[in-house]
Amino acid sequence: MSDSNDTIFGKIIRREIPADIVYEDDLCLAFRDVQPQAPTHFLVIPKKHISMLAEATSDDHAVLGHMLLKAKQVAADLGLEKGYRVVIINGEDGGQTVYHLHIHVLGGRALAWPPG
Ligand code: DGP
Repeated sequence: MSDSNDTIFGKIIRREIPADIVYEDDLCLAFRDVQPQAPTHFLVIPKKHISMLAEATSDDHAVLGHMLLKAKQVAADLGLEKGYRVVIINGEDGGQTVYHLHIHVLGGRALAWPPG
């Protein structure tokens, strides 16, 4: 796995491909998932390339906390007052397909548990 940010999410950060961006600051970006699994489904990603949660280090302490707080802020901004689910998919068995860390936020309908 490359340390470079040559993933589809790196291209979104660099505005090389379009995305429906719902929040941005110096540390993170949030945009709607192109394959939504719920009426509202967005992703929060760090601007720094971290390939997956398992690769995060203590240097990433602040950005990880920041992303979680922004996930809740954007969820509120998008009207998910009845609740939502926050998911991080890590690695092959988790089902990760894009190797740039991302937090999924899903809401707008009642979600089942457990996942598949
Ligand atoms: P996963 O790595 O399994 O957490 O899934 C990556 C998610 O990213 C998946 O829900 C679909 C989404 N996705 C993949 N490519 C794009 C893209 O080009 N644009 C957007 N907005 N979302 C994407």
